[in-house]
Amino acid sequence: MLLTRAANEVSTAFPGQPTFTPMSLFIATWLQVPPFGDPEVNTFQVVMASDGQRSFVLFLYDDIQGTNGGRALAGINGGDGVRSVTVPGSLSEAIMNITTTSNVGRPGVWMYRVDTDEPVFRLTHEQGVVTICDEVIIELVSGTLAFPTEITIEIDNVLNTLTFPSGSVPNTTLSFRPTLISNNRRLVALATVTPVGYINSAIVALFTNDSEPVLYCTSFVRGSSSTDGFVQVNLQNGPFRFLEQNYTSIFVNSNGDVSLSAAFTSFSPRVLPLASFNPPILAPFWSDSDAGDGGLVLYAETQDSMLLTQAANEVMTAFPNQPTFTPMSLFIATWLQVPPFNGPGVNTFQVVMASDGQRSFVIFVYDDIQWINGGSALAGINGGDGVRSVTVPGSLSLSIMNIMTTSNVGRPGVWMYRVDTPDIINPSEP
Ligand SMILES: [Ca+2]
Repeated sequence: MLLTRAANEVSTAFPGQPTFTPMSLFIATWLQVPPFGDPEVNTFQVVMASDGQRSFVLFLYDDIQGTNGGRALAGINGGDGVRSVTVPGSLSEAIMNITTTSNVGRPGVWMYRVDTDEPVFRLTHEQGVVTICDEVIIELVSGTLAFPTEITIEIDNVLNTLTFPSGSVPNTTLSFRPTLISNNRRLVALATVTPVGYINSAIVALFTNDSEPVLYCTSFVRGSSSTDGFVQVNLQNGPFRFLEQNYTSIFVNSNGDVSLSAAFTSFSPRVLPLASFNPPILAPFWSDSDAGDGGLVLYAETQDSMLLTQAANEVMTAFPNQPTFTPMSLFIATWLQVPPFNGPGVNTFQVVMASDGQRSFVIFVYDDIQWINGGSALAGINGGDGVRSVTVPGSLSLSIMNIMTTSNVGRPGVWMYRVDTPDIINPSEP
């Protein structure tokens, strides 16, 4: 009877699936369990259903009366530092409503398929810049779809739904024309791709319709959605050279920076250089942001030829005496419309790391800076040795709010440094 019930739940939630006949269930139940130190009680279950090939996870919420100060999370951690899924409302008081919310149309039920080798999708646009009525193409990059797979693409809060047919193989494409909404400064479209029922195939693309896009726009992967979180990313296209050392792991940290060799989760910007036990840090805007409260922290490693050209041109313009720079790969971290911890406004900015295997450059790009937390934000680079560093003028003062209009390369909102060398090179200080 339990097998039939699970089979029915799965078949209803994943209507495109072949018949699912579970062989076994594993069920864990927390029955009227109180939070630590509180009188309320919670009752909920996780059901793990498997037919030997496919497997599904069901979260069932019967009664949620209390959380420990809103600190409760529902989700699945992939265990590889990359893949995960988090039920919306987690880590906030909104998680108390989980008995009435659902991703399958049944209040109090959340369900995911978890056996899969996740399909990977990519959003492309031939000009990289989307204007209204332009066509956006979504491509299945890897994986073969065993069943029709519905994709939701959110662009500026407008949901578009497309369905890839069963049997789709890599290079299969679908297209649509999005509607873009102005943020009054420039049109920035955020596209989020969510294959329904898979965990984490979220591909996020960022488009702008500026005639001269400042932001580097491509498909991104979501990073941490915690206020002081991070994700570790292992570079696939070769190491990044920083102060004469090669690094293959990059940590994308929530509070407006990336670090090399170790995560860096501090939310309190301080004068650089930091003491030598701190890692190398590339900080476009180190301040206490809260990606758990909105916005997205994103990253991408890309060899997209248009983006490589964009970076090459920026570097050659800023460093006119350099030999031709032809980057092999870019690593881009984006903080998109991220609010501060406890306050109004959102900031959007990027760090672009461009490398040709020998030389490497760091580009800070500022699209929109509306807040600094506690009056305290810093842009700069920490060498990690307690000695070397560079700090963008205005850091740790209110004037850092002007960074959208300042520059060390003559382009408002862009700051750039060469970093593979024995010391960090500022092009405005030859
Ligand atoms: Ca934070």
